[in-house]
This record gives sequence, structure tokens and C-alpha cells, in this order.
Amino acid sequence: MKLLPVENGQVTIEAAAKTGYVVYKGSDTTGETDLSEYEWSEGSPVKDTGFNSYSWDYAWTKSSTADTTDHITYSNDNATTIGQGDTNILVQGVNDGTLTQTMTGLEGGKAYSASVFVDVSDGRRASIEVTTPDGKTVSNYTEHYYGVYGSSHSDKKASNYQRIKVQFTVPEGESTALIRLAAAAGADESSYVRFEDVRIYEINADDYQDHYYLEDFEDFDVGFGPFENGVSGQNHMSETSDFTNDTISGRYSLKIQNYEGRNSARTTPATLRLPTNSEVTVSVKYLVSDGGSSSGSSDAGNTGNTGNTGIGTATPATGDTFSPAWLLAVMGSALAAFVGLRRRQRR
Ligand SMILES: [Ca+2]
Ligand SMILES: [Ca+2]
Repeated sequence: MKLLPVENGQVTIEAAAKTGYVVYKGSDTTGETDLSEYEWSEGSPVKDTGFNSYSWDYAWTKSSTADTTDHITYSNDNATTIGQGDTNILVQGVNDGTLTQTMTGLEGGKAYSASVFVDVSDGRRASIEVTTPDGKTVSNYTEHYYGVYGSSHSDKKASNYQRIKVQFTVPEGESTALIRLAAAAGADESSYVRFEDVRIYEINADDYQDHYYLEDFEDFDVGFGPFENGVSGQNHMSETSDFTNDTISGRYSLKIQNYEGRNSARTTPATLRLPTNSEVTVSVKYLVSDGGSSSGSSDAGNTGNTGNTGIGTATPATGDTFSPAWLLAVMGSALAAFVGLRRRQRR
């Protein structure tokens, strides 16, 4: 490391061939950051949310029912992740692995969501669990990957990461809760789970009214309610403002980009776990800009964005909102039954 004086608004680097350099703006009183003193995830109830500390003494505690935890490591080898050096936690091989941490600074009486990106080898269960001081536990899991992560607004784009989350309410007078990230036992040594980017958001507790699930896109944390980006990287929450008003109701609507024949957005079992061996009615209030129609879709055993058994198509008049109801049959284990949003074709 070397200090470079600024002369006439320029710095001169004496550089060796085939050598990488990074130039930081600063002054000669700027010292190197002491990482042992660094506060990872300042302001968050969870510390070291992005797994940057490289330390098991900082915030996360690892454990396993095996007699070792050596298979649970801070990893940045990027075999399946995006961005060199962006650390995640890797649980590799057959042994199970668990990360725990006590969240602090939560407010009693308030509702929160807790979520984490997971990347799993097929069939391996990764779960997130929160236990509040009143003894209540909420949990969610995934066991497969359901399509390449599509959001352009994330460093996880084009990876196999997906988000799993839970909602919890902190009891009055309490300020802590235990968060637990768990990888179940794996089938063989190539089996793995990666955890990355834990997020805690204060939310309004969901009110599904008399529905199995209801989403108005007014109150969200990471992602788009139950929908993950499919092939489209341009989906976003459209907000009513002085300049745009294409919100169907309330302040926000989910706006999706047209990819004919493929799902622009879809649920996963982790975001919307449909009841097994059942029929559910799916209704989406939607608006199309220039003709065309939209449809709901479902599939079983599907990973990807092209599955479609075509549960319904509906065409509203241009500029009108339309709210069709489709009947979705969930067969068998509902392993991968999902609701997809796609646009059919322009008129
Ligand atoms: Ca990270
Ligand atoms: Ca809305």
C-alpha cells in the first residue's frame, strides 16, 4: 500500500506490468480499517447479514448434529454465485448444518419479515426459522431451485439463488428473537446449501381476509410479494407519482415486462405454498398497455420459466383493468405447483 499525492488534480501511479491496483480516495491521516473493530450490518437487528466478517466469533454461531462443523464455511469461491469476493455461507456434503443468532433491537408489538437468499443442490432442504420470546416459531423452506433468478436489480441475477422468508411478531415488552438458518442432511458429498444476504424488515402483518393468500403489493420487503422474476429482469413495483400513474389500486402495483410464451413472474413453493391435492381459485387484477392478453399458468415438477398447463387466458379491453378468476388444480404433492404470469400475444 502506498500514498499517492494529488498534484494539479492528478495522481501518478508507478505501476508494474500485469499487476492490479486499486486507488482509494483519502488523506494521509486515513488508516487502514481495523476489521476486528468493524461493525457489520450497523442498524440491523441481525449482524453480519452478508457474511462479511469471516468470523465465527462475531455474530453467527454454527452447529451440526455431526461431530464436526468443518463443512460449514465462509465461502467466496463463486462456483455458483455472482460477484467475486461476495461471501456466502456454504454447507457442503452430507452433514446437516445450522447458523443461529439472537436478533436485538426489535420493537415489541411490531411485525417483521426475515428472509435469506438460498442456493440448494436439488432435493436438499434449506430453511429459515424465527423463534420469539413467547416460544412461537415460524419457519419456511425450499428443497429445489425453481428457475434462474431474474432480477436485474440484484447481484444475484442469473444465479440459482431464491429467497425464503418468514413473518413474525415480537411480543410486547420484548426486543429479541432467535433466527436460525438450517441446511438439512445432504445426499452425498456434492450436495450443498448456500446462505446469503439475510434481511429483516418491519412490515404490516398480512391480512388475507377470507383468502388463502392475498397480495396488494402495498407492503413488501425484498422481491415482489409471492412473485419472483421469471425471464424478465425488468419487473418492478410501479409507484404512483407526478410522472407515472399506472397503478391499479393503492400506491403500488407490480409491473411486469412482456416475454411472450414465458413466465415474466412466478411464485415458488417457498413464496406461496399451495395446499396439496386441492383446487384453488386464482384471480389477478391486471391492466395491459397495448392489447394482448395475460394468463395464469401452473405446472408440476417444473424448474424454469416455461412451464404452462394453461389454466386460463383472459383479454381485457385496452386500458381497462380486468380481474378474471382461474381454477388451478394442485395435484399430488404440490412439489412445484405455482402461479405464473405471462403475456400471450399482442392483438
Ligand atoms: Ca455476501
Ligand atoms: Ca396496490
